[in-house]
Amino acid sequence: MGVLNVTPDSFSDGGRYADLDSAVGHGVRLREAGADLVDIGGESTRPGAERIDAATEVSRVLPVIRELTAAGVAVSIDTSRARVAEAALAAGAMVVNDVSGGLADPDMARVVRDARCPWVLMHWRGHSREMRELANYTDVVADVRTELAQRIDAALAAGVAADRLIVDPGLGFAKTAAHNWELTARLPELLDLGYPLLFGASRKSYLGRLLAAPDGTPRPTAQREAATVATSVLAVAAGAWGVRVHDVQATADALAVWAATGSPRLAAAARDDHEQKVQR
Ligand code: PMM
Repeated sequence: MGVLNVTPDSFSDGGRYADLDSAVGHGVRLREAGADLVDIGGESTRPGAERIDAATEVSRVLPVIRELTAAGVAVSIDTSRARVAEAALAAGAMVVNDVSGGLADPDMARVVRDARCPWVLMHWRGHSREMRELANYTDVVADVRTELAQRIDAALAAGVAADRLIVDPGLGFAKTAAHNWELTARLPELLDLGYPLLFGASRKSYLGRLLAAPDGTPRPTAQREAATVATSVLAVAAGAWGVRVHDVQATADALAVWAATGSPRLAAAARDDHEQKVQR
């Protein structure tokens, strides 16, 4: 999944694709680099960001979705608002990527159910303004797993089909760096939920802090690519269904190397073995 933020203020690519031509051009390039989906977002979710209104969000994303789908690019809409999702689906988007996992807008489940489209349920505890204070867990992996299971149950109860659901640990959303690393290390416990898992570490600030200069200055966002690629390989090798990244080429190349070793076959065999053990 390639990231295309048509926002003036996202942490990595904010402002770069704010006009239609550059946004569409970048979406096509992401596709050419190997993205199966281009994820279009009109509202920044970086910590501390102020909210925009739904009409502004729709006006940012809709023209880009129309042009990209007309060019044959498969698109997901990154929104937690039902109204925006509905408009995006009508304009050709195929997937709803909801960073709130259905919590921010009670109408989202109806929109997704009626559209019968895939729905990414990301782990979330609150909007950007407040999420720093919400990063309190007893055991982050167990807690995220429990809260994702609750979102799955709510989606199923609202009539969304199980085979439409994808889960996401929501790295950086009400999570400290230590939480993100713990979730990465223990991904199989989230995969045990039995749903495809999307993993979004790309260029996030905890990678910048890991790679900080000796004086503590975080590595700038544009220089976090090798670290991002490492997270992509680790996540996919652990069994993730997809990775959400800004530089699709770099991750696609790394995954091609991983695939060439025969590791996908070994990983599938390990998963089968695990499933058999669980069944026994
Ligand atoms: N991260 C961001 C935005 N949307 N969606 C999913 N499913 N998972 C994520 O981790 C995620 C997301 C924030 O990153 P950005 O500002 O670069 O888009």
